[in-house]
Amino acid sequence: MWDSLWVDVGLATLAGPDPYGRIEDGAIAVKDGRIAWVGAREDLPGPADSMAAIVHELEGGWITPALIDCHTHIVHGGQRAGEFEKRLMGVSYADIARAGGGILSTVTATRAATEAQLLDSAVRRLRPLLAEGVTVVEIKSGYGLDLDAELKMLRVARALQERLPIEVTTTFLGAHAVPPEWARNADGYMDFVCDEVLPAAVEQGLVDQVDAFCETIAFSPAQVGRLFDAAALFQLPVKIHAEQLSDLGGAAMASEFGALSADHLEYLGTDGIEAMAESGTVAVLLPGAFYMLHETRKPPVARLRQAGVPIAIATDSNPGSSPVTSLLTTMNMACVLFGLTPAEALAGVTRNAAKALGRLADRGTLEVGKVADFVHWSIDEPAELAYRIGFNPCQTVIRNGVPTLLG
Ligand code: DI6
Ligand code: FE
Repeated sequence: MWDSLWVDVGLATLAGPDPYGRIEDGAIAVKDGRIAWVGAREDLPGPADSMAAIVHELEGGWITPALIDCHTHIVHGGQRAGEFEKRLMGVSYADIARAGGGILSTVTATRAATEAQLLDSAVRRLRPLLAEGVTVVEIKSGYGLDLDAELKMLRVARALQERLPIEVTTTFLGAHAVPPEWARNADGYMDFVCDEVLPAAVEQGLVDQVDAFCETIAFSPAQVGRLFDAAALFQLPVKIHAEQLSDLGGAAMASEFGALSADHLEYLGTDGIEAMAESGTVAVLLPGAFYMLHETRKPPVARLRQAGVPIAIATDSNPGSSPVTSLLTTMNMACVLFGLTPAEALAGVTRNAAKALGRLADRGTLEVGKVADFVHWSIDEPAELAYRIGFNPCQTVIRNGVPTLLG
């Protein structure tokens, strides 16, 4: 006997032969918080009523795996609308960063904020994501850039799980920028990050993976390599912000370390694509940042596809380059701006987002044995998810097999 069974609904399992893994007249069952059965209704082993304690007759719509936002900086102090105004007057993102604005202005605001303030503002930004069926979110540090403030950000990220029905996976991004105390001494700062900040954060159980910003305005591949060596000592998986504004070969370098993902990738070259294909590193595309910075160079989607590199998409929710808190809008941007198909966009926020977090064994598709996190949408076909802007067809979010109230 199953705990619950959902019928009279389409299933986009993301696990089938076609891009959506479609089952038109489907049934999905849950036992002890895991998916116990999934298939066509006509193949159910018995009459629905006799199979489960609770049977939900949905009268149409589609169920997909719950969404995963696999790249965010959603915990931070302050906001940067003033910088947005400057960029609209023609000042570039990199110039603002070099003048001490950009990431560093958010560092000042984040250091000044109390833990309660950081928590409250992140809750407000997370709510719209939850309302769109997100049940797992990756959250990075990287606006503290000193021992106390990095730990503070990571504690807040973890604490969000007590405030909202969401699972948080934390990423240590101590190497996001060189803080003012270490100006012109990026190597010294990187030593400090590797020797003191990362070990302390790991010691306190605050780190699930390690990331770095590899860019001319941040850290070189050699410097990031030192951080990845330190991460390896703790057996932590790594990710990288690479090839966002220029091609430094960051994605290829990270692939050598078996990186879970390389993110942004507008300037990714052939070597990087081949290295990622070889290591199974996911390409996480961030169309919100591309859109907000009015970039023109697109990530090499066709060549990533051809090489068989899995593509994920994420909000990159952050106060500078991507003040975005809608994953559905991000799916639309990925289609319109980067040429993904709606099916690729959906895979990008489910199956491939799970892979980008090393969680594919448990999440990202509707398959027996996986965590029963899924969403019922009021839509006629799955492509509708990427089609509209500013309309949320989420009907019910099922988390661990139970319909959730969105706090
Ligand atoms: N790339 C990004 O898009 C974010 N971080 C990064 O390395 C932006 C961070 C910011 O501008 O605050
Ligand atoms: Fe980012």
